Amino acid sequence: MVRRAFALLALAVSAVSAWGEFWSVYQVEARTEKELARLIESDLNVMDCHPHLGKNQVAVTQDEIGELSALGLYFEYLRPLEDPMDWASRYLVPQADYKDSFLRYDVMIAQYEAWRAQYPRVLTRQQFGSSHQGRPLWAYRLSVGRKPVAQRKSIVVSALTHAREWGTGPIVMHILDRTLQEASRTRRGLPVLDDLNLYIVPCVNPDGYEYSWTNTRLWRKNRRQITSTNWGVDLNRNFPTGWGGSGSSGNSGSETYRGPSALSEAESAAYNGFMQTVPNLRGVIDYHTYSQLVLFPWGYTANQIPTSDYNRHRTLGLQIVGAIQGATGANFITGPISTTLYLASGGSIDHWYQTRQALSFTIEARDTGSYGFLMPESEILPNITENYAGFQQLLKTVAANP
Ligand code: 0X9
Ligand code: ZN
Repeated sequence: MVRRAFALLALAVSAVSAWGEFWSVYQVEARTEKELARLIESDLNVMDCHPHLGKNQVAVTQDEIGELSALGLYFEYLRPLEDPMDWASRYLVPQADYKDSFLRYDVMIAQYEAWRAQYPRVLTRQQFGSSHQGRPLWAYRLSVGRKPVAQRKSIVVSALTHAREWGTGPIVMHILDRTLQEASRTRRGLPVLDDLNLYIVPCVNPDGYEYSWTNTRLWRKNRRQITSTNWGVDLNRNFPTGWGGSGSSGNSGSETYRGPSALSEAESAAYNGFMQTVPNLRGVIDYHTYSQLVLFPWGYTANQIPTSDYNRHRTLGLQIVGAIQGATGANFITGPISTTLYLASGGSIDHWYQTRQALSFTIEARDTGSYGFLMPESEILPNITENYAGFQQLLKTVAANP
């Protein structure tokens, strides 16, 4: 009876969402494990992401009040939920699954935030800058165990430098998702993780990525206006190593426009600043699509190949190719960028190799041109599965070397 009274009172003062739904916040108490299980199994939205013993804040629409009441837990009306949409983007685990749907930037970050809420002791995030249009640029760091961050070796994986290459976002999400699962499966997690920081950069180019959703699906560059008619710099031609050379353009209308100077762009400057602070950087994979290639330095020149790390790159490149093949049967090829694909100067991985001596790869994920940049959602699963297998080879190599 008491509960009903609370519920009716709540109806009168609840906030109204954009769809005309009333939302309110209730405090729901789980006093035993059994009660907690009932709350977890319900479809109600627990606001802090993990339902726990004791008092939980739960966001409820007027239609769900019956369900809340039927749980048989003690509950109390707290307040109207002023802006349900704002709340949803911050706290709600995205309804869409990255394994079968491509996600908008905010939804993608909401999923990372859900993981961070689930694993707060090991997963942290850092805003390393803002895009030209002001979107936050995020890096997530997974550090398992007690060793100080600065004393660990680091690996960085990044995606969506090129806006239209949608297949790359889910790859790095899956690398984090699977590694979190591995780390929590046993109490100590994967032993190799004890000595490593794993950094994930979900999206290097959020302005371009959003533009590829809202306007031009095949947009590649960032979204800075250069002339009255031309927008965008190719961020993968804007890094200092070899900047201005072959395989880049000085024409702002070009898809490979290098920008007015190295690191002229908010995104590349911020990303470079971040990468120079990563402790003991040993390995980098920057994911692109498409072509099924595992590429390593140099991109800016074909004259200094082999590099002094050619054999290390090639050996690991072959292991990545083998792991991908073993996972799904997909055929990838490995080799230096300039002699395997084309000359491309000002690319990021040349710069990580030159400035940090890290094992540095660009992986061009599937396919070989049937769908090209337009990967269908049905291919996300094989795409992320094979690339997780490839990533594990980098993890193993970095873990095994000083
Ligand atoms: O041209 C590129 O930037 C990459 N290919 S894509 O089709 N995804 O645009 C290849 C990049 C090779 N990496 C470097 N040049 N560092
Ligand atoms: Zn690309």
